[in-house]
Amino acid sequence: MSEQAGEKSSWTSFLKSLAGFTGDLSAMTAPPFILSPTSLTEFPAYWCERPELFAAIADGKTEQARALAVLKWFIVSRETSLFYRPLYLHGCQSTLKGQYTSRNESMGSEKKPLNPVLGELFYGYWPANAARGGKTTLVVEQVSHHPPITAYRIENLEKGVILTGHSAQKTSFSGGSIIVKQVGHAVLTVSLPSGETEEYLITLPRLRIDGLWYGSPYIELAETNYIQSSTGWLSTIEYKGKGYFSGKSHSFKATLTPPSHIHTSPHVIEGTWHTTSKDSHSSAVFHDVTSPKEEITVAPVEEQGEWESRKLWFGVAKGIREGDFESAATFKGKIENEQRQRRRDESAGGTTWELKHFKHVEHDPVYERLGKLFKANPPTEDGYVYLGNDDHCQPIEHRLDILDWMSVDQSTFLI
Ligand code: 0T9
Repeated sequence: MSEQAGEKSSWTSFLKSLAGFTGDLSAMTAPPFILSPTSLTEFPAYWCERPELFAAIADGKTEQARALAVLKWFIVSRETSLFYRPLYLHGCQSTLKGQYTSRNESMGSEKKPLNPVLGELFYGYWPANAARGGKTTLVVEQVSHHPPITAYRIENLEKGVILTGHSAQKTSFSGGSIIVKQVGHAVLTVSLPSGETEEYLITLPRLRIDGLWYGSPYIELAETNYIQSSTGWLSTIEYKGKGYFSGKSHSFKATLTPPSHIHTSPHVIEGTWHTTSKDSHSSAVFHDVTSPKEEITVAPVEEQGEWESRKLWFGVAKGIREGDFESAATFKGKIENEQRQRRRDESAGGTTWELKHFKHVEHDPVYERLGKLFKANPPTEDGYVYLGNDDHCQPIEHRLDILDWMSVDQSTFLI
């Protein structure tokens, strides 16, 4: 069988198995050519590939200006997270480029990320510079394997902007598409010169993976998500594919409404999230993602610890990149066996895996408080509190937010 014919038949049988599928898609075996060498623990980096937009949130002089800055950064991060192809090439540009583009043409561009193991870590940063002020750091930990849950923390401490969140997916198959309900939320905090902290609760939109039958999967965003500020400003972001607002794919319409005591008309921002949009207040360009993004800086694999994503998956990723799927499968099997053994040892010893950088809480108080303002559904969600114990970041005694959290009666958060 020719390579192409082989790909076609394995894709067809993969689609057939998808059609009857329920449960955890990430654990499903997919044909080799649709595999990405990048673990899902790397994905939170997409929140910040334009670090100056993240930093700029702190520069907003009014509540309104900051709410707009958060919305702009959010829209731009959608574009980065959903058009994440360049990462597939990291570390191995030349040989891969050919493989990647040929596959891209025949099989489409969306690929299946590596399913992280429990305790997997990903660290990185974007260096400080004049435009964005301080260094922006990222800490990611895989806090659950079944179901997969990834917790993350992004900080620009000099600017006082911090994002904490967790991400999981519930996937199902319907009408020929994979429907991905994102579970989890993020909280962004900005420390103001006045000493006050402004909070933003960010919920996540649904995704649909279309184009499966044509062998060229791509993502479309669906329905609505919210960004609720503690100041009362609320962004409602609606997504439509082809044909609704503008007749184009990847269209969105965001409405930023003021709190009830402010009498100004809402901002309506319309456009396509992978290109540009305009704000009804000024009819000027609101966001533009045609400028280059900045990939996160990560320590070389040789310097990484055993649990760090690119070190842990090195053999698997190399196999996938080089088209040596047999060796990829061998390395993957090793990782999986090691994990299974670990879980067996834990249950035999009556212990459980301890998280390194996060603490699980049954109820996130920020979600409950800000979620009420826009009637979030569900009314409460669990969360992961960042422990502030990473070398890349500040020593714990300098971390006011952690001290704040520790002085609260923690028993109210616990199971
Ligand atoms: C959070 C993002 C998320 C993760 C990915 C659905 C998906 C796993 C989750 C939601 C990020 O902030 C944004 C972007 C892309 C999402 C992934 C796209 C994707 O295909 C995978 C799923 C699990 C698959 O691998 C489906 C099988 C595959 C054959 C389709 C190409």
